[in-house]
Amino acid sequence: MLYSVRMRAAQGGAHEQGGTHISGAERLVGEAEWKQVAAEMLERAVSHSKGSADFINLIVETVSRNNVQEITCLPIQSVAGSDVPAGRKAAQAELIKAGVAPAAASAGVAAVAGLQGSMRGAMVLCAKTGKRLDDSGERGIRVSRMDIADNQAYLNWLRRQGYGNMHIREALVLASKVLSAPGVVAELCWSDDPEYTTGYIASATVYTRFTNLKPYGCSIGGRVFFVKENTDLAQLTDYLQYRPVMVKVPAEETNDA
Ligand code: WAQ
Ligand code: MG
Ligand code: MG
Ligand code: MG
Repeated sequence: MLYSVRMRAAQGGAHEQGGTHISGAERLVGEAEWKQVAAEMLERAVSHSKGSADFINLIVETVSRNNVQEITCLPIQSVAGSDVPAGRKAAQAELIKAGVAPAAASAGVAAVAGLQGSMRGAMVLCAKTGKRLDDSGERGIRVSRMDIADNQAYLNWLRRQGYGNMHIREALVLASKVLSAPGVVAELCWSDDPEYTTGYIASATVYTRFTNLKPYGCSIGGRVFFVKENTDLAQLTDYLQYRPVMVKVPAEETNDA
């Protein structure tokens, strides 16, 4: 058995009662790990840079190993930007490269930048028109039931490239699952954590980080999944929320080739 452990935390009451989203997390781990993972999530909910939660929802569910899909993690590249307008312009160019129409790319950036409060999930936008397609409102679609297959190999792989922080570790797993979903063309993300200004664009082939997608101290952040026209949304959200996915690090390139 695997254990899907999911947490969402808010301040000022539950999310569904208008509380502000503080933090969320999702893991898919083995029998030996789930209690520890759950305890770490509770700690995170009460020690977050957005404030301390007064509402925490923690769910633990078993998931059969039979239905698990294995996918490979996207490779990473980083682009240093001079300021936020330059970062957002470069991010839009990356979206266009991934197959998103220019108007849809700018609509996606505007959709995240214009959020009034934190969503706990993502918006789904048409990659051609930029029109929002999901009906999840201020909640958004939350991706879950994914994790890294071999955590130590992952940490080593990241460290060799100079990456180590928790944001990258989690975001790359999420993005790899999202881009493996039927109909998804690209993802746009920057954090709602006020101190974390780096965001990314994920395409089918690469995860590109941009150092400045928002000003330091700003707690407006979110995610957009760009999908092909005529994508079956019910099938997509079912995959993103329920299909258990394990992410493997890419095969090593050897030096003695
Ligand atoms: N499913 C869908 N949307 C989510 C999920 C999820 N599981 N988790 C977070 N979001 C949405 C939600 O709207 C959050 O408010 C927003 O994303 C930001 O979440 O390479 O840390 O966890 O250096 O604050 C990206 C760059 C960091 C990492 C992203 O996002 C890097 C980050 P956060
Ligand atoms: Mg978070
Ligand atoms: Mg997160
Ligand atoms: Mg956050």
